[in-house]
Order: sequence, then C-alpha cells, then structure tokens
Amino acid sequence: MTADFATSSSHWGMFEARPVGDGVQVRPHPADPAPSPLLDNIASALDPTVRIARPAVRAGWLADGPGPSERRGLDPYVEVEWDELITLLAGELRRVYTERGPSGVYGGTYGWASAGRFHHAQSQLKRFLNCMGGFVRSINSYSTGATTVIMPHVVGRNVDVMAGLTDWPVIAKHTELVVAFGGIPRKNVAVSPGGIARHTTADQLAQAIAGGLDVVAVGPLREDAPGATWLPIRPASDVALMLGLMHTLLDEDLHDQAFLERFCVGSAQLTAYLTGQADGVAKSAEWAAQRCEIPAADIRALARRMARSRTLVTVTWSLQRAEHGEQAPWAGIALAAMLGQIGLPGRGFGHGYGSMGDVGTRGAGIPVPTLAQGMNPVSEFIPVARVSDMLLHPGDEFEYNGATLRYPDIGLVYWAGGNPFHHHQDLYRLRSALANVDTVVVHEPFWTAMAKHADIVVPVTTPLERSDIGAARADRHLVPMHRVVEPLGQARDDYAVLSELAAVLGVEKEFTEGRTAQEWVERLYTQWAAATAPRIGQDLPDFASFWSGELLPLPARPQNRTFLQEFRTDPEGHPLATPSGRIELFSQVIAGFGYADCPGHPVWLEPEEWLGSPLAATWPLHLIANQPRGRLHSQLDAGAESQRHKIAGREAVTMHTVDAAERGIAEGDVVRIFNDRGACLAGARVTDGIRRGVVQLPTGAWFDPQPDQRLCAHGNPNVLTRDRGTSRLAQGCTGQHTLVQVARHEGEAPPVGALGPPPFVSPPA
Ligand SMILES: Nc1nc2c(c(=O)[nH]1)N[C@H]1C(S)=C(S)[C@@H](COP(=O)(O)OP(=O)(O)OC[C@H]3O[C@@H](n4cnc5c(=O)[nH]c(N)nc54)[C@H](O)[C@@H]3O)O[C@H]1N2
Ligand SMILES: Nc1nc2c(c(=O)[nH]1)N[C@H]1C(S)=C(S)[C@@H](COP(=O)(O)OP(=O)(O)OC[C@H]3O[C@@H](n4cnc5c(=O)[nH]c(N)nc54)[C@H](O)[C@@H]3O)O[C@H]1N2
Ligand SMILES: [Mo]
Repeated sequence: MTADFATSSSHWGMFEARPVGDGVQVRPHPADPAPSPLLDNIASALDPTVRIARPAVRAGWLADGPGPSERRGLDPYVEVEWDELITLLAGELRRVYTERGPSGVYGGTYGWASAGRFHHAQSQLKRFLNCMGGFVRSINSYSTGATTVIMPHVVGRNVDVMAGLTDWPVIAKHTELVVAFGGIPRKNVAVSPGGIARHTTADQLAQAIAGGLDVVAVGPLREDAPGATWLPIRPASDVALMLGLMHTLLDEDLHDQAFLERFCVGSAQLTAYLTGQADGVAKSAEWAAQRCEIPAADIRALARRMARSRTLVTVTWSLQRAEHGEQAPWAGIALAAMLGQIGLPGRGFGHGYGSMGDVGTRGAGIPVPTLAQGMNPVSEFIPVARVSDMLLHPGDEFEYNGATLRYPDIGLVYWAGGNPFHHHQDLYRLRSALANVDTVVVHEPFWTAMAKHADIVVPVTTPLERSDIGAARADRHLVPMHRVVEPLGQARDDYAVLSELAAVLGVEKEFTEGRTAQEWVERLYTQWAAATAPRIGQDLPDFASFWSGELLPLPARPQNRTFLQEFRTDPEGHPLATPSGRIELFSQVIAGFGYADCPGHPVWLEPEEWLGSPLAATWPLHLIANQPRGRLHSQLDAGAESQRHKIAGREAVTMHTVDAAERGIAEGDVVRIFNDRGACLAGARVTDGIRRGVVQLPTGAWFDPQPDQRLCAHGNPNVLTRDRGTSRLAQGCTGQHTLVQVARHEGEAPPVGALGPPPFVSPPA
C-alpha cells in the first residue's frame, strides 16, 4: 500500500485503488509481474448508471403479491426504503417456509460473485438459508459439469483432474510435445477463482515454447494456438480425432500394451471398439478424417509423432461443455494411456491448461479461510444447469449419475452472486421458467438482466466498498482487501442485509454469532492462521500485522507435481479409488447405468448440433460461445477493457473472410445471428484466423431483450444456445456449441439498452 492507495483483489488479480472524485483510480499491484488488462474494468464498479442505488420491488409483485407472472423482465420497478424491503422480504420468506417448507426454496445460487473470502455471496446466502431450515441446492458447476461426474468413475474420487495436474515447470523441463485439444487460450489464464497474486502462466508457456516445446493446438480459433501449430478442427469432432489417433497407435503397434494391462482396465473393450470388432466400424484415421476434416495422413503422422515423443495430451474444459461432453476428457485420458506415458514427468494427461490460471500452478496447496455455511437438511438437489427444467417441470423425473430423481416444486428463487442471464442457456426459456415461481429475490450490485427479472431487488456493495481477505487455493498469498470508498447509494453488504433479515426472522444469533463484518474478517484470519501455521511449519503474523501489511506470502507446495506419478510408481501401494483400483477405460459401473448417451467406454456419439448433422442444412454455421477476452463472464461489462473489445457498443462476432463475403458482411457491420430459439445482434469481425463454417461470439454481453421479439440487441449468445444436459450421466452445461445462421442487419439497429437501469414508477398511493 502506498500513499493513499489501498490494496484489494479480484478474480483476475490484486490491485491498488484510491478514491478520485466520485470514482476510483485503479492500478496494478507492484508485486504482479504481468497484471491482467481486466483491471481496467474495475473503476466501472462505481458507475452509477449500472449500479443499483436503492432497494426496489417489481411493480406487478408489489400490486398483486407473490405468484407466477409472465411480467418478470417486462415490468417497471418501484424504489422502496430499506425497512420496507426487509419487511416485505422477511414476510415472503416466512410465508414460503411455512407453506412449502425448505424444499420450496431454491438456493442453488450459482455464480462467481467477487473475490473475498468473507463476503463471498454464495456462502453468505447459503449460511442464511440454512439458518432458516435449508434449501434445494445445486451441485457441480457450469465450468466442468461433465468432468466432475465422469472422472471419478475413470480415475477415482481422490484424483483431482484439475487441481492435481502436472506443474508448468515440469512440462517446460520434460515435455517435447503438447497436443492441446481446445488450444491453450491465453485470454483465460489471467483468471482463477479467488484471484492470482502474481500472473506467471502465460510467460511460463511462452518460455517453454521458446525453449523448444512443440505445441499442436487443435481448435477452431487461431488465437487459442499462440506459438503452436494450428489444427483447425471441425468443432465437436475431437473425440473422433482421438479415436483415429488411438486406432493408428494400435494398427501400427505403437501403443503401450504393458501399460494398458498393468495400469488400466477395459483396454479389451476399447480395442474391440477401435478395431470395429464390436460394431463393424473401424475407427481408422480415414474414418476420423470424415468427421473431423483433418486429413487421414496428418492424423497418422501425428499419432506416430506422439508415440515417439515425450507427449502431453491436454483437453480444455470447453470440450466437455457440449453435447456428450463426458467423452472428450475420457477419450483424452484413454489416448494418453495408449501412449503409456501417464505418470511420467511432463507427459500423460492434462485437463484445463489454458482454461484457468491455477491449472498447473504450484501454489501453497492449503485450505483458504472459509465462512462455515452450516448444515442443510434438505436432500433435494439439481445438477446446476438443470435449473429451467426444474422450474418448468416440478415433480418430473430426471436422471443423474445412475439415479432417478424428481424435480422439487419451487416457490421462491433466491440468488446472490451469479447471473443466470449470463450463464444459462436458451434465455427465453429461462425467462419462462422464472415466470413459474411465486417470488424471485436477487442480491446484486448491478442492474444485470437477472436483477431486472427479480421481484425483490437487493442492492449490495462491491469489494471496493468493504473489507475482506483475498485468497485462492492454488495461490501463494493472502491479500488484505481494504475498503476504498463508502458504499454507493444505499447499497449494503450481503452480510448486513442477511443479518437484518435474520433478526426479523428470529435466527440472528445463529447467523451472525454476534459479530460485525470486520470481526468476522478478523476471526476467519485468526482461525485460518492457527490451522495453517503448523501445516507450513512457520509462524504467521497476528491479524493487526496482516491487516496493515501488503500481502502475506505463503510457501509453495514442497515439490513440483506430476499427475498420477505415485500411482505409476506404486500402483498397489497407491491404487486409484475406482472399483478396479486402476484407470477405467471401460467402467462396469457406467455400463450398468444403461445410458445410450454415455456407454461403458469412450465412444464417438454424433451430436445433434454440429456441422455434420442434418440441422446444418438450415443452420449452416457452428457458433462457439466461449469465455470473453475483455472481462470475466458478464462482470463489469460497462468497464473500459470490456468495451474495448466491442464494435460500436455491441459484442463482436468473429467470422471467416469467406463466410462473411458470401453473406455480404464487412468488418464492423451490424449482423443478426439467429436460429429457432432466438436472435441477437453483434458487430462483425472478419478474419482468416477462424475455421470456415465457424463463428465465435463470446459469452457475457448483458442480455438486452427487445420488446415483442426473441432478440437481444447486445450480442448475448445464450439466446441461441440449447438448454440440454451433456448426457443422462452428468447433465452438465452444453453452452459452448450451437448451430446458427448469420445475416447482415438491414436498416436501423436498436440501440443497446442493457447497461442501464429498468424503468421506474412511483409507488401506488
Ligand atoms: N453459452 C455459454 N454459457 C456459459 C459458458 C459457456 O462457455 N458458454 N460458460 C459457463 C461458465 S464456465 C461459467 S463459470 C458461468 C459463469 O456465470 P456467472 O458466475 O453467473 O457469471 P458472472 O458474470 O461472474 O456473475 C456473477 C454475478 O455476481 C455479481 N456480484 C459480484 N459481486 C457480488 C457480491 O458481492 N454480492 C452479490 N450478491 N453479487 C455480486 C456480479 O455483478 C455478477 O452479476 O457461465 C457459464 N455460461
Ligand atoms: N478472460 C477470461 N478468462 C476466463 C473466464 C472469463 O470469463 N474471461 N472464465 C473462466 C472460467 S469460469 C472458466 S470455467 C474457464 C473456461 O475455460 P474453457 O472452457 O477452456 O474456455 P473457453 O474460452 O470457453 O474455450 C476455450 C477454447 O476452446 C476452443 N473450442 C471450443 N469448442 C471446441 C471444439 O469442439 N474442439 C476444439 N478442439 N476446441 C474447441 C475454442 O477455441 C475456445 O476458445 O475460463 C476461465 N477464464
Ligand atoms: Mo466457469
């Protein structure tokens, strides 16, 4: 901390800030060697045009009371005083808990919110709802919905295929060839949940490449293949390519049969499938080429190179955020197993290099300070991306990981720290789903689309307006996050609002334990320090010293890590927690579920929406809806860096020169992207750095629904994506891919109105 600057932190890094006029000046923290440009968005957190200044209630809800309503997202709002808001909200919570019990409350509240361990919005809300008697929860994530379910069957629950991967320095030292399915996107690695104090990943990768590491990046976008050989694959066909590579390894006897027998089960079933003995179709390089449109000779050449090199096979998370998403990581690990290199330094399998900044980062590896959420006695849950299904079909059965479950009947949806109109698919379907419940409550600092669909809108602070502790599991620092400015307008901390509700509802003692926010911050630190000091064998400063210091460095994990090294060295002493104790290339458990969309070993399953399907005759372009370069998800979309990547205020859609020319589209034109679920407008960016037939529109433009049509004027791809699970196994998010058409927008385009407040009306007399 220098002069009047105070230290704080975000999911994309530490920074320093000081008040200037009505806003803040933000600058990178001097300890960060490569600060993220996303820091330029932070000042917009205090932009009054996007902030919620006062508590507000949807006019229709105020007039008619709770109940299903198609008016969510359309009605104006009435601003109310805090005590009125608390009375209304407490009354509605009391009603719903009395009439329906905790199974009538959805508190799944998915979302990243902000950095900071105490004010973590999800933890706050879940703790509060648990004090009330519990809630229907969500499990897994939009990030890795398929992986989280399939991988425990394949490598066991104890092996973390994201946090347990080989560290970058080991790759730099030992690896000759990285075959990266999904590339290694630089844009993604500045981010990690809870923050990154020092950004080193992008540099480590660049240095490794300069030092001779060869990267073959398989993916539709050249920008995700920096310093690499680019293989522009047809989207959604990676599993076919992997099978073609495996077939070549078998066919040319380049596979490691001894490894398969000692460390895996199921190579016989997989082999029968590859050779065609099982289904009459050999998954040869020619077979693969017809699907992935990479020439068979290139596939065979790559397989030979992989077999003779020290090779790392890595799969980005995006590949599993698609129809049959379970197959790509499973096939990826099967390919690495055939090469026989799993568990050797720098070789084998990886998942998420280029997806998140903490993958392959040697952090402290110790638990971070955490607010206890209490106990939830409610057994009902949903896989997180099934939220619209739940609200549209209460009582219906659904399948998940071998179980048949039922959707609960939800009366009240309570969200804090996420934006479903960012993260969910088929937004007009989501809007219909939200119309089905009695009441929607949203805590937000900003007038996001989710806030604009709420009945009760609770204005909360951002980290600039409160004190906290910044920490992330894979990081090596604890950061004091200082309040920089007073809360904007009438915003209050999530904690303050929930404390007041708890007092009215008679659960104050359980919720607050008698502590102020600052006392909680101190307590989280003190408890954490007491538990951590013996683990790291080092004294830690008391709270006052931590709080007045800049950042608290922690020792790195004792050693660099190689994924599954212990298992390889001693498979009997360190068996995997799978039924066989080995890597399951065939899983009897999964086979036993009898799911045609996820059978017992990795398979090619043709998706319904890809360029190879009949639907492509109507919707001839494959849309990649990936993570945005200029922001985290939908956060701070009004910020300078986010706006820099837009075209005349609309999200930029990237398309191939030839696809654009065929449609009479030039760089900078406003275009309409559409399919039978909806449409959005975007600004055209024309390049040869994208595969033909593919268009790319990042997620995160604030949903800007236009009256009387299914159109977003701003460029949110989730008006187009299909709301369907990866398979009956994981039911994960499939938002990455969808088929669309693109046309030049003729005539006047509606202005973007998303980055502002909804209409207000005066309270009824
Ligand atoms: N089509 C498609 N869709 C996708 C994806 C994709 O690849 N394609 N990716 C998916 C993935 S991986 C993810 S993780 C999700 C991300 O989805 P989300 O995590 O829901 O997205 P964010 O924009 O980070 O939403 C966080 C919200 O919390 C608010 N917030 C910030 N701080 C606070 C606070 O202190 N208190 C409260 N109450 N609120 C706060 C922010 O203003 C913001 O609106 O999106 C998913 N959606
Ligand atoms: N700047 C920034 N960084 C972020 C985030 C952000 O919002 N902004 N979000 C963070 C979060 S929550 C997550 S979960 C991770 C997500 O990490 P990922 O899911 O890995 O990231 P994406 O950017 O969605 O997709 C990565 C790339 O995969 C490629 N791809 C897409 N489909 C296919 C395909 O079918 N085959 C092949 N071979 N490649 C394909 C595309 O080139 C795409 O750019 O990112 C994190 N990092
Ligand atoms: Mo994510």
